[in-house]
Amino acid sequence: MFVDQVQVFVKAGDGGNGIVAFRREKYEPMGGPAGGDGGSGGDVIFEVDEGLNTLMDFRYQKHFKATRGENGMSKGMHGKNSDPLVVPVPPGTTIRNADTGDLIADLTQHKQRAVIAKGGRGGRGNIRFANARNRAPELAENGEPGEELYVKLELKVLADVGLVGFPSVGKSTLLSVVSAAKPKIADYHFTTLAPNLGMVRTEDDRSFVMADLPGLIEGAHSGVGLGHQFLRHIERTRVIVHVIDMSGLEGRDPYEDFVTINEELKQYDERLMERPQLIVANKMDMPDAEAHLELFKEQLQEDYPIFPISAVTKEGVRDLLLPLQIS
Ligand SMILES: Nc1nc2c(ncn2[C@@H]2O[C@H](COP(=O)(O)OP(=O)(O)OP(=O)(O)O)[C@@H](O)[C@H]2O)c(=O)[nH]1
Ligand SMILES: [Mg+2]
Repeated sequence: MFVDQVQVFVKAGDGGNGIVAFRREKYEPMGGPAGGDGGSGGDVIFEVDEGLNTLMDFRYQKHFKATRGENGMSKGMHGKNSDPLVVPVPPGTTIRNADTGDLIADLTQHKQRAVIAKGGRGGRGNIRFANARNRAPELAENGEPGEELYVKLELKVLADVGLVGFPSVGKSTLLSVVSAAKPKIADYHFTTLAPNLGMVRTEDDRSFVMADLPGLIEGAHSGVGLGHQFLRHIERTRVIVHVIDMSGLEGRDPYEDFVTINEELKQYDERLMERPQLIVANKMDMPDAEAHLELFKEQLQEDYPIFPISAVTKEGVRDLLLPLQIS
């Protein structure tokens, strides 16, 4: 399953403690202060790794803790600063403070980094507290605690092509025949609960990413059904592929389906109407599909290209992929 939102806990390393120590030298019984400072704790840093394209790994690991700085040492030696903990995230990940909702970082470019939790400063050793009046201070500071917080990671699917349509029109089936993705397919509504991504390889060996989104229904833009939380994925797709069930087996009218879904997209974001849109007339293997398609073509006023296919028999699928190729 493709995970696109996850909450994790991050804790930067605490600073090491400063220490109280005195010089002990053979012929110098009254040695001065010699306690060094603690090292700073490690930051927790998120860094883009373009090889990743999901937040899947965060389902298994939800706690990220950097190590603490070393304590100061005798002879005035500074404790070692701790290395940061670098956590790889896919490009397109936004990170928010889970409590306040404030945006901490929007990571898009390969190797781009952001400090999510700052490591604690090391405490000062007693060497630092010596002055004219107190030559042998018994005082040292503890390290400061590293920052800790819950953060919410969100990844918008960076897909080139987004499949939209009512539930059970065959979106997942289509993705499964054009890519290696293995989405769940079934004859009940809302089989797909979260977006599935597939890499589609074209005949001339290029590739593009297709996203199969959960089914939309009327009212989706205002939160009805599952669609709403996923509509935002469509914002970043280059082409919208609108899948319509031409079989009529569910008792709905294909043209009404088309109008309803486009209205939802428009209500969600007017600009989605400017996105190139292809119509896939699916389930053409069914008996009445041909007649429904003819009627649909008559009803359709807008100038959208229509691709009759059967995702099950794969008829017409090849013709659909040609215009979707990225030049
Ligand atoms: N006859 C026929 N059935 C199809 C075709 N494509 C899909 N189906 C069937 O339609 C049903 C729904 O298919 P899915 O691919 O799960 O539909 P979906 O659009 O992903 O549905 P949701 O995930 O619920 O939104 C399944 O029983 C499929 O076998 C087709 O071209 N012809
Ligand atoms: Mg599905």
